[in-house]
Amino acid sequence: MAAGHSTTTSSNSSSGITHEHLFLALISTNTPEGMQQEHIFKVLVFGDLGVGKTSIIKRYVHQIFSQHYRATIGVDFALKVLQWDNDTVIRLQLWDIAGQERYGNMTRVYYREAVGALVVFDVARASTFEAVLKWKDDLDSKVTLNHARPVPAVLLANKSDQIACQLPKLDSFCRENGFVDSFETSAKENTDIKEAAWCLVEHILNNEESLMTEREPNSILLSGCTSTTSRAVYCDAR
Ligand SMILES: Nc1nc2c(ncn2[C@@H]2O[C@H](COP(=O)(O)OP(=O)(O)O)[C@@H](O)[C@H]2O)c(=O)[nH]1
Ligand SMILES: [Mg+2]
Repeated sequence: MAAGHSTTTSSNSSSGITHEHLFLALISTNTPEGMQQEHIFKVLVFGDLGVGKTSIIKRYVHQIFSQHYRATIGVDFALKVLQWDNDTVIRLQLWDIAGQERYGNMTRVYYREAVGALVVFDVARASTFEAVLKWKDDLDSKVTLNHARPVPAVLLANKSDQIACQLPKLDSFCRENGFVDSFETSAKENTDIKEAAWCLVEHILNNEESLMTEREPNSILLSGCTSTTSRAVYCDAR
């Protein structure tokens, strides 16, 4: 498993991201070994209130768990840096929502340029599992990749530490509803969060590769793109 490090930035108003320039591109940097590629991927983490979205992000990015995360209003994002392989660094920009889950649909700004999603439910609360399809539909209706391909989404059955019995397998549910895979996670016990993120990144990279083969060489794309030059591309989130 690759090494990682992380930072967090926050935007604590529901329209806070409006005035920020989001750095959503790939940078190729010269290293002593040669060209190293950096991908920046915007990943959405969503699901009903209280399912553990913030806990999962804090665990993954900062290796901490707390019973009490203050519910902030707006959007928080945290950055997880993965050394994917010798030539590739992945910067995962994890977008957490806080407060808006209550109201259901998120604004389009939240979804813009997203290339992957972690959809979370709480294994001890059936209603949060039922809501998963609503979140997935919302995702698919607001953002798609090239050729209308859906953004890859991984399903997280969180708080798996809270149930003693075996959970029903989610494989057929995933296949039928367009999730690329599912994982039984626990932010409390640090179970399978890295694995779930890794799986999602693999799917994102596969999409990037197939996108590149469809494009002209030397071209620059926004959002987790590939560039053969050393230029950075900025995207205004407005
Ligand atoms: N037992 C257990 N509790 C969890 C887990 N993940 C989150 N929680 C708790 O569930 C509550 C809500 O978590 P939070 O991350 O704020 O949920 P969010 O609203 O989806 O961001 C908090 O009290 C957390 O400590 C987990 O994996 N296991
Ligand atoms: Mg939260």
